[in-house]
Amino acid sequence: MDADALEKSIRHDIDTADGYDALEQTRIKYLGRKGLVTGLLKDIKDAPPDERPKLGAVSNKLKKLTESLLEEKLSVLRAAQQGSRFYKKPHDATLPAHDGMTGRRHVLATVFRELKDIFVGMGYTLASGPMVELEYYNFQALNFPDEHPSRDEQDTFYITDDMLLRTHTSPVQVRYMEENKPPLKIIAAGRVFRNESIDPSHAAEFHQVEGLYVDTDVSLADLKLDVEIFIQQLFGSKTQVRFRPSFFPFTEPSAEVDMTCVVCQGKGCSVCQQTGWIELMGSGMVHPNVFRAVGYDPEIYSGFAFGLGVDRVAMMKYGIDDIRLFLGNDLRFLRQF
Ligand code: FA5
Repeated sequence: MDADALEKSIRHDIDTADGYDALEQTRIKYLGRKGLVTGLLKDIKDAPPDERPKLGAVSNKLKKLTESLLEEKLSVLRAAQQGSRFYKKPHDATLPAHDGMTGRRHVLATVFRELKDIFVGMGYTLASGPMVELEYYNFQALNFPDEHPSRDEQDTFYITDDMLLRTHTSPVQVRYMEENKPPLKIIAAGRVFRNESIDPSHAAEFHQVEGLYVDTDVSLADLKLDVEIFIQQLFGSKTQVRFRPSFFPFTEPSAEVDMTCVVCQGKGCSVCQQTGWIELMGSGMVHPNVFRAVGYDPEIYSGFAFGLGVDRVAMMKYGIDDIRLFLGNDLRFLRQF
């Protein structure tokens, strides 16, 4: 067989070898003691001296080619066995484990756990409700007048005429009270959605924790105490908190709760819109109409409620200056927590 025919035959046999045994047979056929390529090499010594260099070069080239084709085919067979097209080397169990790509808890989940632990320590239990909500629970039962601006589609993502993505966690209050009798003390956490213009402290998709306490003698002083205890447990006893009179249809009186901005230490920055304060939560005493909607007698029961922005708490806790980072999926950001 001349060199060209031999090369063709080597390529064909290796190519069609469909397992380790077939490949080993092919190796023996060409490179074994009595193999065809080995034979060529042996023949060199019997050739006339002036032909030996050429014959030597051709035989060596065939030997190398056969070896490298066999090696390549072996990798392909191993890869098929391992079920991976990319598998190149045999598995080495002594290599160090790779690190850095393990999953971790999202910073918002970590902050939520911390909030939950504080509230549970203060006697609150957990409740929950749907993100896709009926207009009735999101607005009507919460005493929103029909013409209230936040019912406008500017703020609310409607799904159908009477179904929407909840704009706050307050509907959970109504759902919980419909199912349970006082006394009750609950928190409810979850994602909320608003058709907002986005900036460093406003997202269109963010998270709230709702608190609700209903009993026979709950007062504004109870609300203030719980809110202050909570904020100081979370941020330290020196944190300044202020209650600003506000309006919510479902509470009366109502107050916005602010704390000093930790990003700028109260000096003014883009996060606090240069005010030195950051708004953390809305709060107030449950409106009698909300009690009526769930069948509670407002002459007997009173209660307070609050709704705080989890993303804002996380920003203050870690000095993060842009709310958009939380859901931006940038691993360089997420891996820092
Ligand atoms: C409410 O959503 C009321 N449901 C809160 C409430 C509950 C009041 C119970 C009284 C009784 P407000 O729209 O202010 O209120 O939002 C509450 C908190 O959510 C804010 O204080 C803020 O921390 C956070 N928040 C509001 N809008 C955004 C936004 N676009 N991006 C990030 N956080 C926001």
